Amino acid sequence: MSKKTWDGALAAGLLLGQFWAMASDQAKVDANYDVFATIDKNNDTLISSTEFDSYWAARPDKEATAKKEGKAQFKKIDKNGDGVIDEEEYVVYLMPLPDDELKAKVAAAKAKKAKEKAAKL
Ligand SMILES: [Ca+2]
Ligand SMILES: [Ca+2]
Repeated sequence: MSKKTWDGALAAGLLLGQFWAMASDQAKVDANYDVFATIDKNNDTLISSTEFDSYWAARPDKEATAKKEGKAQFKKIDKNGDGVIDEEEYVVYLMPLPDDELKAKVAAAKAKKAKEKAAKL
């Protein structure tokens, strides 16, 4: 039984790696956007430092310095320094893209997400 579980986990891991290696830029932006939407609890399309803190605190790999690190990370992602992380700042931090491509791809990811949400209602 345990071997089967392990095989399953391995297969899932390989599949994820394969997905990432083969995924189009748009698929990656979609995936990153999903994470953004998860962190953005109040759905105002911005990640506040409070939202980021609770996301950071819930990370399974947190350590003693985690809180301080989280603050530093937030500052790094918040490129324009206005105290909130917007969708484009978040996606471009994980995946550097030229400005025009970034805007178009984030918009497409957003539209996809909105469609999925609408389908669930
Ligand atoms: Ca928010
Ligand atoms: Ca910002």
